[in-house]
Amino acid sequence: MKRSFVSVLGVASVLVLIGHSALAQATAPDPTAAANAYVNAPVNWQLWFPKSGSPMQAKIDWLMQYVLWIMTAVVVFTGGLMGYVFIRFNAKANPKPGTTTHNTLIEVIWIVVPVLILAVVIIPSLNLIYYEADDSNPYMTVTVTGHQWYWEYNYNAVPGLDYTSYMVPDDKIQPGEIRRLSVDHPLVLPVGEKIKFIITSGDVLHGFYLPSLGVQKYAIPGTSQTSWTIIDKPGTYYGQCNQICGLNHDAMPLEIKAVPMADYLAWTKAALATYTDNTVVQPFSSPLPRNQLALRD
Ligand SMILES: [Cu+2]
Repeated sequence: MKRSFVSVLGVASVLVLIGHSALAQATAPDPTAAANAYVNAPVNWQLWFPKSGSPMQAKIDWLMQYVLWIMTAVVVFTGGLMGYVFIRFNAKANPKPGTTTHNTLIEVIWIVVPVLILAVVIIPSLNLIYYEADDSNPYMTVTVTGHQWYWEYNYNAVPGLDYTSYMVPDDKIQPGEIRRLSVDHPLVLPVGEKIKFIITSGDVLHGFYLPSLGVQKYAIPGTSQTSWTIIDKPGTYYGQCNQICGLNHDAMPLEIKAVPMADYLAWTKAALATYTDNTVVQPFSSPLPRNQLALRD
């Protein structure tokens, strides 16, 4: 009787332990989980810009459409005029050409109207250029370094937080990840804050290109350029190196997990606990041997 009670107690406590550890595992919070709610990724047969995820990209998108409509009007008008001339004044329809060579009014119009068109294009363009150039007073700064063929992120205000980001190889893609775009360690950023990027390269030219966030800068060895963004809402955003940088140029995508500030702060704590020794993380021990890369695909 006593013995069976003890054994029941033993089994029960083992069960409780198992249950407890399973629970601990199941509830281990992923600080970047909020970014999974919205995925801003390219879609098949996409023709337009990606959906804007930042005020900068919204302005770029607006300017592009604004100029596009002005251009369309110019092309339709000049094309129409040329069509009219081809039909009305060809040698068959108009065998005896006119002798008029100057008309002051028309000449004034065809100088003044293009000047006005250029003025309405250049004013918002310059506005946007100055807006893009203003990287002052950021909430935080990340130094982004392009390497052959991965990205390195250094959180300037978080000592020791400096890690690499490799594309997930095709044979390691998990459900929910995107082939050729998902990475092992995404860049994690808070939403709604101004984030400044200092962009440089460790070897050759790379391109730091985040189309949905309106960021595009060359990563140049020996010097740096800056850019910035404010991410509108939590989500996962993608980009690509867009400067031909060698054999594996296609295998250095950018993945950003944008999360609310509290989650971002929790993530920095968790990340620091993982990377405290300031070593650069290389989980897939890439780059693969060159001969394997050449034979891939
Ligand atoms: Cu590159």
